[in-house]
Amino acid sequence: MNEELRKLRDQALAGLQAASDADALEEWRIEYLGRKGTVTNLMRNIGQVPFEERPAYGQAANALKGELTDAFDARQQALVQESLAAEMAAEGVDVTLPGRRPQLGGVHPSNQTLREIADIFATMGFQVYTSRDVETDEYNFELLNMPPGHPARDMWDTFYTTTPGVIMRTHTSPGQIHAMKELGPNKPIRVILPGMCYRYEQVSARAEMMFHQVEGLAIGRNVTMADLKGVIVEFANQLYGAGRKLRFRCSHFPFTEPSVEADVDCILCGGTGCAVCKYTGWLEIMGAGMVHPTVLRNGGYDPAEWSGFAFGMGPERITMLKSGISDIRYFFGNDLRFLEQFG
Ligand code: FA5
Repeated sequence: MNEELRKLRDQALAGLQAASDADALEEWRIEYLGRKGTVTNLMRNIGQVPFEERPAYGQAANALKGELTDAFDARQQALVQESLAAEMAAEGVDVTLPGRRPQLGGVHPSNQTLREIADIFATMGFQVYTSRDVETDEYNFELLNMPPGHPARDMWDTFYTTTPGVIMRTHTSPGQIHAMKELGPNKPIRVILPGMCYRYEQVSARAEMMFHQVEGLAIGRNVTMADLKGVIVEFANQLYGAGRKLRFRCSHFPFTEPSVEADVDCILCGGTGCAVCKYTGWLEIMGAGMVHPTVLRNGGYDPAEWSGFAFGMGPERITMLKSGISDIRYFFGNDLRFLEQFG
């Protein structure tokens, strides 16, 4: 390389190092490598070089062009990296920090139990039927054999709305009438009715103002109390484990006759007595009974031909028993420390 080219090379490389941003870099490129740039012109001027020096000159000029082009690319890369680093430093981004795991929601413990209950009853041919949360007095009470003024209405402390006759349902039992009217008459029915209920209750560790119930209703031509018992035993065995003992206690609901309360032997102590079963050896799991003839008639069924059983249980209370939860208020307290334990 002759002296002139060497000088040009040193001058170009120094200029490249000094170019500190994209504009300066582009100026440098035009000055040296552009169409009319100094290095491009070297080849054009080859005619002025003595004939015998031309091959060496041509080679040297080409090599210089290649070297400067590579140097330009490298400088451009370095500037991009520098500006990225500066940007990250200014914004305080540390790309080496570990990523943050996205928070995924889980199924609420009440819904987990509702799904489990629905799965169990599905094995016995029960389909899910849902009905409304906002009900009429007629469906919540009257058609269930509790006319206005009936003392049994006091069993359910009610939230009334400002619209006369419209209330928040106090239990899922009005769904029985909806199901009969929609699926009947003169057809057998086997449904469960899960849903939220509302009661003007004194809230305590065992009682909420808002809680779920799962109602069950089976209607057929020869349905008896033995069928009710069989279904409840099968349910208890699937839910709490095989070999459960079941007992019926006399009870009263205006919409069933006879009415019972069903207990299973305590899942914790096996019936010997503990704090959970209050030393009785038994746990109440649901209210139940044979559908009252008046209710069958109100649903469009002739009680001389059709009979049925119904039951109603509380999934929160079931979950409390299964998971050892001491206070029902945790369910709707929205405390993640509680909810996260149910994955
Ligand atoms: C009823 O509501 C009847 N409708 C059940 C029924 C249906 C009987 C069909 C016969 C035939 P009861 O008020 O006992 O019954 O409530 C049923 C279940 O709901 C209770 O066993 C309990 O598990 C749950 N439950 C009742 N009140 C509350 C409350 N305040 N908080 C949480 N769970 C409750």
